[in-house]
Amino acid sequence: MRRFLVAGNWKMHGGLEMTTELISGISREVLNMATISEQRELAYDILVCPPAVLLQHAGALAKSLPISIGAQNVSPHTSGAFTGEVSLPMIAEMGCEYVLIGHSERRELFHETDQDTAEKFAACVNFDKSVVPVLCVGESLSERQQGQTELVVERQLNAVIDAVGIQGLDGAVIAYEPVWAIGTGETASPEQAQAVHAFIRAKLAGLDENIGQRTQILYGGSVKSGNAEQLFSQPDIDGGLIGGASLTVEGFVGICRAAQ
Ligand code: G2H
Repeated sequence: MRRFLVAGNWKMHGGLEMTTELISGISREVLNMATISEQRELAYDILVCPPAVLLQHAGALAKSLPISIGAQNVSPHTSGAFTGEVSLPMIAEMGCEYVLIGHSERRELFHETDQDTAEKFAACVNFDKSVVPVLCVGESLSERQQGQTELVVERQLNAVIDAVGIQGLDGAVIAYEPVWAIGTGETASPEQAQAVHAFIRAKLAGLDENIGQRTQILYGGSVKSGNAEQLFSQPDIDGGLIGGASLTVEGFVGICRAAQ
């Protein structure tokens, strides 16, 4: 059985105070919910991805809490003259267990190509400590309207599979985020999302049945407490990557409730 993962992508929001409030508040509320439902530990995993400068603070806070920390981006290089970049050893030292790779905002606004994404993913696979890559894939509105959703998602997956082989995806997380649903208030219907998730799983399973079955595939794009339950009830949706709604304790915990 795959565990659910509820992941918050804070994007470029927050400061020290908000980090403290969110991490301690989320932890308090989810543990309360777990006690109420008589679980001794959470039945799902929680991840928050603050901006890079807040990782040290977040990592220290979350150390004894049921919350993992992730970075929103990482350099494919270990060290060197790469002004403004942060490396895998750096984020690992700050307590990161995950890193988002190829978020659509990186692809669109910072012109990251499939190749760039594959290099970052490969760097995670080759890193000697564990930092789980969360590979983000998804089509734009015009690509969907032209019936190219599967083509685009498969191209994005293939770039990574070509770089690391299917074994390189073992233990990684995939997040399907249709670009037209990101921060727009538009959500893919549960059926639309499920269809792409099933496609992704079938693609992986076609290369390795076990990897296909055990890979967590998250849905992202305007997830909130009001739609999370329906999305999470789909057979191939294993949680969410949440932007806007992850910026308040109430919003994020409301989504965690759907994952219990
Ligand atoms: C998609 C998502 C989080 P939001 O980017 O990665 O953001 O939930 O605001 O659409």
